[in-house]
Amino acid sequence: MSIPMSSKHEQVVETACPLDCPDGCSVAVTVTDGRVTAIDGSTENPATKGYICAKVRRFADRLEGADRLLHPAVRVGPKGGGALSPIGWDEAIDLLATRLEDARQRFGGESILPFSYGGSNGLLTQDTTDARLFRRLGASRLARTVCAAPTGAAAQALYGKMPSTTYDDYLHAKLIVVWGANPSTSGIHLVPLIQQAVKAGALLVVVDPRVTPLARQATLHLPIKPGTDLVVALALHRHLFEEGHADASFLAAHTRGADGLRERASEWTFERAAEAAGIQPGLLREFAEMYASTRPALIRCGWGLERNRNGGSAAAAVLALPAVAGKFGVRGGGYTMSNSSAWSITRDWIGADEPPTREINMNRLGRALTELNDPPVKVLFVYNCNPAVTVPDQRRVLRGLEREDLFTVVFDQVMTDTAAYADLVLPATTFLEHYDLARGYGPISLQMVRPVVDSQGEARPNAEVFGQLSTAMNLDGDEGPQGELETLLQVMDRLPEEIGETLRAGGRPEPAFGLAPVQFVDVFPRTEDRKVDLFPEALERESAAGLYRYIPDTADPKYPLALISPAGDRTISSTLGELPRPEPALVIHPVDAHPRQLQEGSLVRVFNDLGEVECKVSIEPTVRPGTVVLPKGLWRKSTANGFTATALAPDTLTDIGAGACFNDSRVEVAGIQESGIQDSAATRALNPES
Ligand SMILES: Nc1nc2c(c(=O)[nH]1)N[C@H]1C(S)=C(S)[C@@H](COP(=O)(O)OP(=O)(O)OC[C@H]3O[C@@H](n4cnc5c(=O)[nH]c(N)nc54)[C@H](O)[C@@H]3O)O[C@H]1N2
Ligand SMILES: Nc1nc2c(c(=O)[nH]1)N[C@H]1C(S)=C(S)[C@@H](COP(=O)(O)OP(=O)(O)OC[C@H]3O[C@@H](n4cnc5c(=O)[nH]c(N)nc54)[C@H](O)[C@@H]3O)O[C@H]1N2
Ligand SMILES: [Mo]
Repeated sequence: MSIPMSSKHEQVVETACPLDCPDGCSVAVTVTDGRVTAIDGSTENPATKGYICAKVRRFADRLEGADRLLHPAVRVGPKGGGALSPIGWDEAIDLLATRLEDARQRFGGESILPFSYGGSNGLLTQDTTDARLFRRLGASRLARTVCAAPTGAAAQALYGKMPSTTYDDYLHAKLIVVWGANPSTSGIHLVPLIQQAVKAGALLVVVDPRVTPLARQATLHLPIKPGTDLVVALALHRHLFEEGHADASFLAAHTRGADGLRERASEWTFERAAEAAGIQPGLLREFAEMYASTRPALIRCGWGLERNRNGGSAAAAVLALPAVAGKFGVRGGGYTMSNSSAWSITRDWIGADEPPTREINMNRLGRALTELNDPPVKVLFVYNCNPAVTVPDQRRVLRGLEREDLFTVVFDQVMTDTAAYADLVLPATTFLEHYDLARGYGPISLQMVRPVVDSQGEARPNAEVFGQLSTAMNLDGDEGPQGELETLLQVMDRLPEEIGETLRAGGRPEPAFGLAPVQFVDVFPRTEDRKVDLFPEALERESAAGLYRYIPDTADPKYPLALISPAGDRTISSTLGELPRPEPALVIHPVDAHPRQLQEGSLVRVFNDLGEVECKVSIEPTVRPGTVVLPKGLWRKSTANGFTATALAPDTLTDIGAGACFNDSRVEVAGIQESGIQDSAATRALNPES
């Protein structure tokens, strides 16, 4: 829809934001004489309610920014230096086809590692022509586990990823539990609804090591130690089962495995769980009693609780609560987890079988690049992702990217920290320049993303570039050459019929159960017997410790502080990190700052055996003592020594789902002499090995 407004050729175009955020906003973009002059929220998607975040409002700064990649280019200086010399697209595709073919011939297809995550979370920009190409090449397969793997595994095993309660239904809740989520930053459209519910009398409980904005407004805040959610949830289960609050008839009719859960919960008295979680037992009892006695009660389960060694069991125990307590079957009850599976999309448009090649866990990229031999990774193809700053064990990752015998391709919109290591960079379009299909994963929505301006420079959409590469390598198969539009049509053709038709007609699709399903009224578990599995055998087998079995902190006395790195306000993961921002600071509680003699605003070293970050410090009681905070997604230029929180994150994996353990980072913090810093920061930035 476009509304001509004046002789200046100004029009407002409706599109959608596909960035990796639960809200899935509809946006109205003002285009004046072919340039984006404003980006605002629209009301096309009812969840957006006419407003959007500050990050996407200023997306035009990225679109036309100085860091934008405009032409394909090859590296001319040392790896990591980022010096490039432009080449044409034909030459770039030829070079890439040659390198891929060469690696395949000499080392086998598995020497090629495609590396992507949710850069644009849309259906068109990932797992279309890219997946087809890499499958036909017999490349290594990537386990996309950097986020949502433990929560996803738990939601799948317990509920078959049943669609979950959407934002507007928070208005109906009498108790809201925000568990390991910080929507004030990570999904802002939920916040006013929670505030409205609270104003109308709802109780609010926040489980978070930090005093988040919602924690300030909460009836109860449980500032637990990171990684202890499992025992907190098990103490609630024990209370429900043993004090007569479990919903016996719901358990009998709709679940199996309750005995297994009950048995594993039985040892977690309030006292024991509170001790492990570092909180007062009274607080835990109050929470348990509140949850047992209030209905409708709704849990917003976030991703903060999954990023540690207990993450999978923790997510399973939290998601099991509404089943045991009988909180389903009423509007404003149940839980909210990712709704990305609400649409039952199978991606059979990829049109090539997945080969039985080796699978590489993306959380172990550093090891894959430095330790694998059979075959070694010879071509790394990065797109929709910025692993130099977003995956664990940054030093090892950078060491891998420095390998002279590795050919790295980075296909991105801007000159990222990963692109600085590329042998070949390819310029990608943004969501303002290409088509996509965007899915919200908080509210349920599926929206068409359409180009509102011409591509900057020679930037091209993913679907087109992977299609061209397939053609150059004679891998098109029966489909023939495919560009962006062919891919869009193919995806719409193979979506469930009503959805594709609605999208083609320019409408807004709705699943059969509507956009605001009530759990156990409109939607049921998508498990085989439509029951909740409270003790899934598969999870019990997968977890070395056993399902719902707590793995204590390693508690290394050398590194007494727990570093967590949640979503920040300025970026989405690392996307938009190229833009100017206030200098980030490590947040530390005064009781931890004083014995270390740290001065507000001064430079500190945050370190452990894996690495070190030099940055400013902010001393504030907004985090529990013993825990420190540095946001995720920082770029190397945002810290004094060119390393970010991922340099301190171990590449250990979660109990279930093989996810990342970012919040198992254990560190020490020390002040640094201002005079010494210049020198060490400069040397380290130039030479990350030192
Ligand atoms: N502005 C902005 N929005 C984003 C993103 C972004 O980077 N910036 N990222 C997007 C993406 S990719 C995702 S996955 C989501 C994530 O969104 P959220 O689910 O909100 O996840 P996080 O920000 O990782 O962490 C949420 C909260 O968990 C707390 N936390 C940390 N460790 C623990 C723990 O062990 N237990 C408990 N109970 N809490 C803990 C943190 O203090 C934080 O307040 O947000 C999306 N939205
Ligand atoms: N320390 C720490 N680090 C973390 C986390 C944490 O908790 N702590 N959490 C993490 C989480 S939740 C996530 S989801 C990961 C995300 O980590 P990544 O998957 O690396 O995501 P981004 O940093 O957003 O980088 C996405 C890149 O894709 C590019 N891109 C966007 N759209 C397109 C497109 O259409 N085509 C192409 N070719 N490129 C495109 C963007 O410009 C951007 O550079 O980070 C993780 N990193
Ligand atoms: Mo994420």
